[in-house]
Amino acid sequence: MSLHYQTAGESHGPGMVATVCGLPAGTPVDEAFINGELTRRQGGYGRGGRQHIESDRIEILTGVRRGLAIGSPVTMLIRNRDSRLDDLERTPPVHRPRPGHADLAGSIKYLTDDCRETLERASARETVARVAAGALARCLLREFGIDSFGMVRAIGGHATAAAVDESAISSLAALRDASDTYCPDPDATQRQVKAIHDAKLAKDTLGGIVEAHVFGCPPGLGSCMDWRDRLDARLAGAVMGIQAIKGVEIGLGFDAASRPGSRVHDPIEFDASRRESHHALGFVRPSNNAGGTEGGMTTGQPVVVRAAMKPIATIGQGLPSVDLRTREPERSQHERSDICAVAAASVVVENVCCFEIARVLREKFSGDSLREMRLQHQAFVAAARTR
Ligand code: EPS
Repeated sequence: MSLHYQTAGESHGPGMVATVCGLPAGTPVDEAFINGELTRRQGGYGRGGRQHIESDRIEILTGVRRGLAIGSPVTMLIRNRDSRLDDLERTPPVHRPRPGHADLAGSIKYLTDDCRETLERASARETVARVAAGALARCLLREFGIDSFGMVRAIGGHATAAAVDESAISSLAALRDASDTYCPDPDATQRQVKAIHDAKLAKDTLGGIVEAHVFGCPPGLGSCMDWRDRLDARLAGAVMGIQAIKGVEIGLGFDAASRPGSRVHDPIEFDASRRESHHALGFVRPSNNAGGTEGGMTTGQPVVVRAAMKPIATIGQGLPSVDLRTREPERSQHERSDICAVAAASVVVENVCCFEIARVLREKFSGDSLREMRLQHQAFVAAARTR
């Protein structure tokens, strides 16, 4: 059974839509949880005026009855309050492309000198639908004891060295939730907030690094048999597909390239006392430089994905550009935007990663209903323990 999703919608159109196909019948759909993730996506210090207008919530149009998935496509609609796409006065054409945005390439590709034709779809507003899809997938992951944690690692070069350990997740989550930048480190948060404030005064923008951790995956999700099915390839593709993401690392990532193998690869140990109870079937790794995948498959260790977000392309001071009608030099156009959306990106990356984990979970344990999927999962775990 394949789990996949499609999003639709423009930033200032009537709404954004996510359609998720392949969710097994009987999956509990926790609307409050999905809406909570949408609210988190709207937050973080440095967001623009749009987030004061919107109050993102899903309306489930299809696929759910009495709180449970019925096996058909689940369609979620998030209405845009700031809906004005056809109003020429309030949503004027954009003729001076912003370097770093989809404006120039999009206007050439679609043979128009109005960048709005493409920017409305290219906008990161679309991530509201991806978060909805990912949070829905998490409703399924929970049923298999799989949980996640997303956070900001750095903004504008101001980083935290906080270690993320599964046993400390609730205290880390409390610190993150108390942070204006979703960084579980009060000192780093303070530095990040100041950097965003300074960028705002300078009419500039800031990017950063976000991190997602997924805990409790059984070993063997993904595949080494075909490059398309490698979990790390899926994760990297999905995360690179998020607006403004320019780099993805799994585990040690680029750092692994400068170390000898003996300081990269995670030793394998076996703890017989955890053979029955542990999702990794008793196999223990004292380190997790691999970030939870080897050979494109989960190892049972936490899956760790880090992503670099470039600064927002809509810059108050403008950047050198040209007017597409005259080809004369002009500063790029400015419209309301964020100064920094790295906190929001941490929520997007976490949910997008979870969707990819749910996708490989579904490939390994198919079946039309959650009950059938559970039976397959139990049969696999029993076989893997005694093989
Ligand atoms: C966003 C809504 C948008 C932008 C941002 C993300 O709102 P508006 O353009 O109406 O102010 O703040 O979009 C971009 C970063 C972009 O490049 O377009 C949202 O809801 O996340």
